[in-house]
Amino acid sequence: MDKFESDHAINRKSLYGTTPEPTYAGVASFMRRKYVTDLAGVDVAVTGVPLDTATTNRPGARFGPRAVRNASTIMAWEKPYGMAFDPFDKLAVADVGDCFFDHGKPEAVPAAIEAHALRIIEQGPALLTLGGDHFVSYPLLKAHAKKHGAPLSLLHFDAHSDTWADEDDRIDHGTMFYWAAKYGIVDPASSVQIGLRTENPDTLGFNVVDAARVHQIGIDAVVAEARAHLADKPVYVTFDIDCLDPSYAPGTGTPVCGGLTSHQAMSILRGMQGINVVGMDVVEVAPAYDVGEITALAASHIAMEMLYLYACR
Ligand SMILES: [Mn+2]
Repeated sequence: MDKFESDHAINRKSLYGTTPEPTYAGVASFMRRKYVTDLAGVDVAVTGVPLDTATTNRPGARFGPRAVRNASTIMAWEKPYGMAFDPFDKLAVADVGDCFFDHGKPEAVPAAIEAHALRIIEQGPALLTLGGDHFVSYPLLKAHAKKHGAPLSLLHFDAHSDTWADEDDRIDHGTMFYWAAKYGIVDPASSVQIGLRTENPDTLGFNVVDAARVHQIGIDAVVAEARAHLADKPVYVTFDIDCLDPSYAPGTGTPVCGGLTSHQAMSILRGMQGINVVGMDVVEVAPAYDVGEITALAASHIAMEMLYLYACR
């Protein structure tokens, strides 16, 4: 291994393993994985989608991917606590950089994100995406449905349902799952939304474990309920960081009080081992509102839990 060499984001010799280096120095990739353009031998590609023009309130999630990469370097020196194995020993994980789109052609952005995702997953790797506002999950889901078949089941962590009824052909970061359900990209009946705490009387048939219920019934009961709904279906996992309480994740566009602790969220994900994960994203980190990088660090931990789930399939 490339022990004691530095700048693993560039110099790493193997895509596997966790190796010591000064992780505070050099180029910040996600978890100091190597930046690659050649996807041969890659099991999971990490990418960013720096978009925040579909947000309803505070923008800034375009800086999310960079912030999460930076924060993740703090964790990059050892196996995450309590995992049965280091996900990087089982998965070749590489950072493939960010999705490009032309901000001067906003109407072309969704197709650019979908094409970016499809180009990667069609070559074999699974995709772990760092947002970006939550709209990015819509073209990501379309790409994953093309590869894995529609409808997909959604394991969705959020303060918001993001299924608010929309009109005409408009779509934003609070309505994309309305369209995903309506167009048959996701199947509400085998999907679960966890942590919700904003009013939306029409669930569209999604199974909801709202934040109050998480606090009431506890982690194990939430896990059991979610597993029953997801069963063995292909699952896309999407985590809006505002699922966490603002005390754990202030750096986001639309924070809502009463949310999950980072411990609750990580434990629920940890409990989902064995589900058939096909794609993953962590979205809505807006570092301008963050304090001490705690939101970006939480997002990094959540992303690692997702990689562990993927490795446990
Ligand atoms: Mn949200």
